[in-house]
Amino acid sequence: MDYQFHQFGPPDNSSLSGEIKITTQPGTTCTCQLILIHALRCCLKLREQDCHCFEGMKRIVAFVLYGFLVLLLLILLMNSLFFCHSHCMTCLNLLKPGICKDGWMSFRESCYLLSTTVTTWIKAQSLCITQGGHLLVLNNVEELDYISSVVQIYSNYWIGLVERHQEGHWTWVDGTDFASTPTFWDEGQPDNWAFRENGEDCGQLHASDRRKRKRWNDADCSLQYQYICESRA
Ligand SMILES: [Ca+2]
Ligand SMILES: [Ca+2]
Repeated sequence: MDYQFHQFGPPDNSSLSGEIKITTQPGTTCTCQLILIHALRCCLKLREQDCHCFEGMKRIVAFVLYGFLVLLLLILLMNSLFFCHSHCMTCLNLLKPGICKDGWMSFRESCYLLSTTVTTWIKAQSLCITQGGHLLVLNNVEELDYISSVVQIYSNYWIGLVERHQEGHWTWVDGTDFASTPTFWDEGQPDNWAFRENGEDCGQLHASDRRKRKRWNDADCSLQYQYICESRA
């Protein structure tokens, strides 16, 4: 029994699409021949499947690489967003409460400036306004204690307390209701000391080296003292 193998298509063995033609001597066809033909065809079919598998693998690798690239881009995008978010938050923090201008001190939602020079009450208030604030308004004991801890103990400071129209009718310069805030007058104050020609219509923190918590005094508005400005943070 002779076998002749004729491969059509590309001559090299790398071809996966060739067909095998098997011829035998006439009358010699047998079961073995059929089995061999079937086996050879199966062999070629397997190589074709391998080729499809290779193509499939290529697609999978390309898909994985593409996914990796997308993931990398997403990471870069997230990093950029995080950086922008942090940068913007830093910018916004400059506008948030608690951030004060150079030379000003921060406490809760206010900023404070202690003057190093002296002037009259009305000029002090004017200077505070030009810097975006007003003379200190003491809203509560915590604020007073904070201010008491930062002032010079031997200095008097103008604060935003004034009798504008009526004796005994004290007001805060920012419109805060005086009756709604606690008072911390020093002993015997306000006395509107009659010795002063203009009376005593402006409030100040009384100097004291004995008291940790400063007290108030009414004084002649034309006298020159240091002052404390307050502004919203
Ligand atoms: Ca205040
Ligand atoms: Ca007084």
